Amino acid sequence: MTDFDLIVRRARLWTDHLSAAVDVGIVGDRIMAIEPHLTNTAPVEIDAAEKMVSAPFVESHIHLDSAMTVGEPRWNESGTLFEGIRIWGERKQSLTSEDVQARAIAALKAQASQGVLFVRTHADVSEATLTALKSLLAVREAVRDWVTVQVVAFPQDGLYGSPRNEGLMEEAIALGVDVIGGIPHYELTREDGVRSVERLFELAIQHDRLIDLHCDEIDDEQSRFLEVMAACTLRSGLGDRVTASHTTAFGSYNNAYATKLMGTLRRAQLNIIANPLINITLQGRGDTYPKRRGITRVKELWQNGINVSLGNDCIQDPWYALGTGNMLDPASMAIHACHMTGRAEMEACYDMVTRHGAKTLHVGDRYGLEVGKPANLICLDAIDPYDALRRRATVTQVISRGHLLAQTQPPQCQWHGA
Ligand code: 17E
Ligand code: FE2
Repeated sequence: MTDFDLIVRRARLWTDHLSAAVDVGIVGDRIMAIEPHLTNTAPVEIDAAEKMVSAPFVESHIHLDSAMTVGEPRWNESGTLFEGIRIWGERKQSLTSEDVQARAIAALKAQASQGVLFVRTHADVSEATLTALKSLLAVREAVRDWVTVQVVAFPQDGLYGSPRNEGLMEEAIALGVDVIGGIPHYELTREDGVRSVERLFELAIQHDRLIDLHCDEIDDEQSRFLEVMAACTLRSGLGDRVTASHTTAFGSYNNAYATKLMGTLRRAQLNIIANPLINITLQGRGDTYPKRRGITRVKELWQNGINVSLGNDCIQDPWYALGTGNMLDPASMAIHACHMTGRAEMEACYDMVTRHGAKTLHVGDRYGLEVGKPANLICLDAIDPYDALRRRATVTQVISRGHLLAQTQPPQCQWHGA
């Protein structure tokens, strides 16, 4: 008989459907059995009580270098992307390694305690000392026993915004980033934007890295770098190694162009990441009424078979003062702001913060609730994804690499009556 180190009993596993209640047996860092009833005992046993057990949440887009700096040196009063970039431009002058690492690790703990075990973070590489980047690379190693972190080299001020930025990007790649980032809509000219996308693809091919660009995060319906990314994806054959983040201008394009673009995206099969919490507040600031929602076409992308995931983008930073890192929040905002209220649509939003994110991050075989896979799983105080989303259910247990990493008690009301 196998000796299990940990058993989760009476778990209803959410994959693309809800299983009957099963026992999950873990040995070391692996799932070694999934059976209706394991007769063995284990030193650690968790009773899921026929509630939902899921593969962990995936944070596919966050900026850990700026996390928890809200108000430093001042608050973003206009609420725009551009004021956020200016405030961060001031704050980043005083970054130290200790400062970045302490905030990043606090944010990762907040996320992991809420069930997030895979994180893709952007690191600003348009600051001359590369402090943000070096610190987040150190964090990636420091936390690797309990959370998988990918670091994107993100040239916040534009690859061509200053003559030294391209060199900083190359230095960042040499330091070992996982992903190459960019920001074509923020380059000085449209031509610079196109040129930046082409250059970033060249670098990704040369150095064998994934690509994830901030793309068209603006209400300008003329901002059309997603088509450039899709064309580069097709021509390079990089396919799902490429991701376009934000793409909020897609919500402003006319339908004739949007239809053409959707066809190109279907051919290219790149991933899209939406950040509904932040973009519902950041965008539409120049509008009177009606005000745009400023979010990419999540619903239509999903209906067209494009891999869409959702991110928090921010936890308390110059762009978004709120946020706790809980993945049910961006999923809930997508349900509201993208009209994803059908039953299957809500489940799709849950998938966008779990397995779709894992696909974008190329987690591959390491992700999922199957025998032989790493034992990363979360127990929720909910019967299914719909219930979890509706009630922002507590993640009661987080199991990372076979270890019980965090436990949280759901809130309990004592009703005293009239
Ligand atoms: N930088 C940027 O260009 N866009 C964002 N949404 C954030 C940082 C958070
Ligand atoms: Fe972002």
